[in-house]
Amino acid sequence: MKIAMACHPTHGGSGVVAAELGMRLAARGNEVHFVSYERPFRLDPLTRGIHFHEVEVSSYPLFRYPPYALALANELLQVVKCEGVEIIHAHYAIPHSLAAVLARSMIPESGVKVVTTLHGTDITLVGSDPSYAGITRWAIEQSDRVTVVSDWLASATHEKLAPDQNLKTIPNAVDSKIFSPQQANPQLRARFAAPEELLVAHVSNFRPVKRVQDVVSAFARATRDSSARLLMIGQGPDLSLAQDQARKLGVSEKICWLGPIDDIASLLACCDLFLLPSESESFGLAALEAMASGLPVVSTLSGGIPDVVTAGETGYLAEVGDVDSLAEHCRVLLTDAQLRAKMSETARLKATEQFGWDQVLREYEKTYEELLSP
Ligand code: GMT
Repeated sequence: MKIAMACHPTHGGSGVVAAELGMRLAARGNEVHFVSYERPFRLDPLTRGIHFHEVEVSSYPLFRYPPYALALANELLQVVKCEGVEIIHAHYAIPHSLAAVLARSMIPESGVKVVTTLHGTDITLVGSDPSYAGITRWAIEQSDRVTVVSDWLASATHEKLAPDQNLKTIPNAVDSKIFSPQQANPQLRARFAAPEELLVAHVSNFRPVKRVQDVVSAFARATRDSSARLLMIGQGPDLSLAQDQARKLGVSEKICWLGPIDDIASLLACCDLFLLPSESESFGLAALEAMASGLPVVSTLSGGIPDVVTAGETGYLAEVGDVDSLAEHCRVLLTDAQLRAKMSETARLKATEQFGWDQVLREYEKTYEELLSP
């Protein structure tokens, strides 16, 4: 098959899923064309069968906001025309789903089909914002197939945007060879923590939905009487709020602000606990990658998180904003080595057994094949 993937290239789960899926499809002999304004950070451009098409957005003094969606639709049209692409797979509805539907309308004789995968905030935040809701709903309805990354997101899509939409749940997956405790590198760990210190990690895009101040507050309370360090991986609008919070609570010297890191597997494998106190999380791929790396996860009872993190077995879950409970769960895990080891093992097992790529790849391939079969 010839497939075009339209996705956000920046650090974030939807781009990761698109890149990982594309590379696996290519490994199975498919031709996969990535279309974006930059190479997705997890995409290895040297993989056989992978092609990258950069969307160039011309600026013009008349445009206060250069129309990226139009440039993307135009590039998708070219890719369908010149490369014979049969499927456009849009990851994250805005603007990919609309651009894909536009491209399809411009070249109906090609028979190209549009698959949209909804990832979370494209429905819960941006997609349901009045300024985008109408066009997002339309693009979803016009797609030939729509998939969601969790049953929770299916319900949210029905409730907030498209009540009658047919949705197929295909969960996210993790490569448990790459995300593995075996990737741990003692020298790397020693850069961040003394031998007696434990390492807590948080990975996100530091948007308000991630509640990064709760990460700092919970860590500060949990480590009042113990010695641990916090790795804050990523960047985004709430970075300075989190840094202010750290100064206010007097824990700045215990925190390393690492910014975005492309290859986090070896770093995660050096850590002992993952903290993700999100307001909403359709799936929580960051938590899954941490689990595969052998980290128990302390997170919130939000969105699809309870399907990934089993409370009491692979970590603990608190109500959103309940910093005391988050801190207590972290404290317990940081002080009880036996419990931590048991949960680490169960987390790794659950990630490997329930969220491997084989089944997920089959489901996406089946989705494409159904659309292409006469
Ligand atoms: O979490 C983000 O803000 C990034 C966003 C994305 O699309 O890149 O993540 C969403 O998609 C991921 C992959 O499917 C999910 O694992 C995340 O839970 C989801 N984020 C939210 O729902 C907030």
